[in-house]
This record gives sequence, structure tokens and C-alpha cells, in this order.
Amino acid sequence: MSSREDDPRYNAAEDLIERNLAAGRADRIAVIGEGGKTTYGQLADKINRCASGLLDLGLEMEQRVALCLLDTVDFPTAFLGAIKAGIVPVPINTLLTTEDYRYMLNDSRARCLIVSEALLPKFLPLMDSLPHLKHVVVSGAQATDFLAFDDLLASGAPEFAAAPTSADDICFWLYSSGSTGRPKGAVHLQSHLIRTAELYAHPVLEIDESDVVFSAAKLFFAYGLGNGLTFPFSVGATAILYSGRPTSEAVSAILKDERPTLFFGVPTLYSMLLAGSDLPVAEDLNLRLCVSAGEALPAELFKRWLERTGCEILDGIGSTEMLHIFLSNRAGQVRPGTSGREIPGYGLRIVGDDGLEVPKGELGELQVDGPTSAVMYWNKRERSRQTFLGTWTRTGDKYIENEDGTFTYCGRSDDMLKVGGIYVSPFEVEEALISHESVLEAAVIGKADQDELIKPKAFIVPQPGVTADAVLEKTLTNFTAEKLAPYKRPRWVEFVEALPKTATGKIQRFKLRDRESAR
Ligand code: 3UK
Repeated sequence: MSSREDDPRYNAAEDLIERNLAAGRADRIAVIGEGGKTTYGQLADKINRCASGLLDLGLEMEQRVALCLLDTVDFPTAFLGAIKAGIVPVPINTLLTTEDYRYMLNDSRARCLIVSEALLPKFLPLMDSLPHLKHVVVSGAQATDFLAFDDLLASGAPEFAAAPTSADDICFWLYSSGSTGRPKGAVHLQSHLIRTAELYAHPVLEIDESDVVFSAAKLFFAYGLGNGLTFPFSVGATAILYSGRPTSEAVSAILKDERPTLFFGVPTLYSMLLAGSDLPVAEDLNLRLCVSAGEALPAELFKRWLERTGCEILDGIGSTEMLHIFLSNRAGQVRPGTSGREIPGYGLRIVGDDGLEVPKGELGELQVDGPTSAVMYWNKRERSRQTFLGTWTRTGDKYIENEDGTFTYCGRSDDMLKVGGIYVSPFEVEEALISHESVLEAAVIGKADQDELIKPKAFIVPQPGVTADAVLEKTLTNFTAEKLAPYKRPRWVEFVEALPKTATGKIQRFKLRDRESAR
């Protein structure tokens, strides 16, 4: 089956699994997880059972099923099971708060939620207030108040004919957060998954069935979804799935024990691995290639990693909207400190404020043209109009194209921060801080740490009469830890008497940024 956009019938789940069965790979390992190994044959069976089990619940084609799942074999089972039935899976970030989940479940009108047992408590307070949610299925649980995912699979049929979807049918969504306003559901089509493999993973990574792949970036991110699901399954390789937090210790142990050949991380993780004492010596590694994305990889980290491990890191930029990487360094031709060169199949242009392309060497906004671009943000017409311009998609990133055809990242054009490769809105962190009784005003900016990686820093004006001391700092740190996902909390707090403002009272974050970088 081909993945051409004009193909009358195409189902992404059927393609990603059947191609391996047809190639005689039923007994090869698709997934290594905490629960053991799953072959492509066994995964095909699970996916069929999931597809038929979901239909038996009463779900229909085109309805959404939200997935809040840790990285275990249940993720590819649920994601591809839903797709095979024509149901639209919406993987959601496992690190968010109850209020974030309320928004996403309402916005997507998910009829069903499949959630890991450990994450269920965050959803319990919502259960009676979600008009569209009819079913909750729990992964990892045995008998509870809810249907166990294993029981859903047991009740399903081992054979299942894929839903009659086309390459242009809506396949899945991924939420992306913006600087203001709520997360936006980027709507992707059936053809998009395999196209990211064909355009990026096959030519750039030269992935094949002998590869063992480990992505520390989780499957609910577009980055992790490609790395840990689409790419390995597109060639019959093996994916290592790890459900825990990707600490330096845990990741080091996997690199040593499971000996992956391809490793995917974010710059912060490479920096943690280099700083920690657990990273195996080069002889104990089996890495052929490493990839970094989510935020820019500083040249220094590339060099130190190469020295330590003998392995190159290919920095490439992708986005939720484009699904995966469209601009990347190549093995043996890395230009450290740049995002590398255009990937054939994608078009790139750098545009000035006037909307016209700027000459080489000049700063502008990067725009991408390619077959994996989301078709819209769900239910957000105005945001969609601003981002998806005909065949071009705006990245919101400032770039310069160098003489040699490489591209240098020069920051975002909105206020968004990328922390550990994940979007953080400074406004959301400010709101959390201001909701504390001791805080009068707050401004949050990105500050580079010792490895040149951005982390949130808060400037705080305390309420009159409140003493700005270490105790208050600790109080606020604990307070934000409760209110925000861990990666969003400020790593530095500075108390100030006033914030720089315009005549109309708007906070001038750029002044705080300039002040910070002048230090
Ligand atoms: C930034 C980078 C510099 C950039 C992603 C690989 O990160 C991914 O998707 P998101 O939607 O964020 C997109 C934004 O993140 N960014 C990503 N990679 C780089 N900046 N250098 C990089 N190498 O601001 C971009 O617009 O979370 C990454 C594959 C799939 C993805 N979704």
C-alpha cells in the first residue's frame, strides 16, 4: 500500500503494522517495555483487539479518544488500535494539571479516555463534569471502578479489518501550547505519520530493522511519537519504551543494559547525562547516532558528547504542527550550533516583517512547506489562519540562513520558552505566582543556565509589608510546584521593587532579558 495523498484508501495503523507482517517480521521484537517484549505479531493482535474493543464500547469513526498514557506497550496499542478503527486518538501530556485536562477533554469532546493507572487521580475530580466523556479505560489496572485496558483487549477480536479511511482523513491530534490562551489541538491526517519516516527517519537517520531505538522524549510529544513509534515500526526496528522519568540515572541504565543503536533526547538531558556520574563509558555503549530536538543544542554540548561517547548528535528542528523534523544536521556533516540543512521534501523560507523573503544572512521568521503540516487547530479559526498560510506553516522561530545553506536558530518571535524541549508560557507561570497572597506582581523570562539552556526566571514584586527573603522564596517555589508541572517552575527568583513597564502599564520583559544577559 502506498502513502500517496491521492490514494483512495489508506489507514496509517494498518500500514505501520501490515508492512512488517508482510515482510515476515511477525516474530521480531517491536517493543521492549517494563512488561517484557512484544513481537510485531503480538502487537498486531493487540491493536486489532483494541480497535474492535473500542467499537464494542459504542465508539464510532471520527470520534476522539484521549490518551493520557505513560510509555508502555499500551501506548502504541491504544494509539494504533484507535486509528485502525478510524477513531481519532488525542495523546495528551502526562505532566499537566487537572484544569489542563478539563480543557482538553472538553475541547476535543473525547468520548473515551484511556489513562495510565498512576495518572487516574488527576482525572477523578473531572468525572462528573465532562458532558462528552462516556468511557474511562485504565491501563495497568486490574479490577477497579473502571474498565481495565487489558479487559478491553481480552474482549476484543484478534482479527480486524481496518476502517475505510483515506490518506486525507483526520487521523490524530496533538495539543500544542501557545503564549496566551489555551492549548491548540493540531489536527493531523492519516498520511502524516509515514511521511515523517520517509522524509526524515529513512534518509537522515538511515534507520533499518536492525536498529534498537530509545527515545527519552515521551510518546505523547510529536517528537517522541515519531522516534518511538512511527520510525521503528516503519522499518520493523525495535523500540525501547520506558514509563518512568528520564533521569540521568534511568537513561544511563537503559543505554548500558538495552544497548540502543539510536537515541533521541532533548539538550537538557544530554547536559544532565554529561554532568551525572552514571553515563556508561564509550565501550559499554552501542550507539550509532543520537538526535536532539525541542530546543537548540549548544555547540559545546555536541562537542562534549562526541568526546565522551564517540557518537554525533544530530540537532534538528521540528514542531507539533509539522509533526516531526524538517531541518536537520546530517551524520558526518554536522555544523555544531546550527540546525543543519533543509530536508528534501520540505521547503523552507525566511520571511521579514513585511511578509517577503529576506536575503541570505538576514534575520527573519522561518516558514515551512511540506506534506506533514497539520491542517488546522481544532476549533480555533483565527489562530489557524495566522499559522497555516496556504502551503506554508509559520514556526514562530527567528532564523538566519548561512552562506553554506545551514540555518542558525535565533530565538522565538513570541514570548514562549522551550524548557527541556517543552513549551512553557511565561504568562502561565506569572499567573501561578500572582495567585499567591504575598505576590503583587511577577514577570517571567527565559534565562540561560551554565550550559546555555533556557530555564524560567521570575522577577517578583512582593505585596507591601511582605519581607522578601529566602523564606518567601522557598514558599513560592513550593507553591508553584503544586500549581504547575515541574518543568515550568522558576529555577531562579529575584525580588525587585518594581517591574519595567511601558507608559500604558505593559511589562517590558525584553528589558529584564537585556538586563539578565548583560550580567
Ligand atoms: C523549538 C527548536 C531550536 C522551536 C518537536 C522535533 O519541539 C518540537 O515540537 P513543539 O511543538 O515545539 C516546536 C518549537 O520548538 N525547537 C524545536 N526543535 C528545535 N529550536 N532548535 C531545535 N532543534 O521553537 C519550534 O518552533 O513542542 C521537535 C520533532 C517534533 C516536534 N514536535
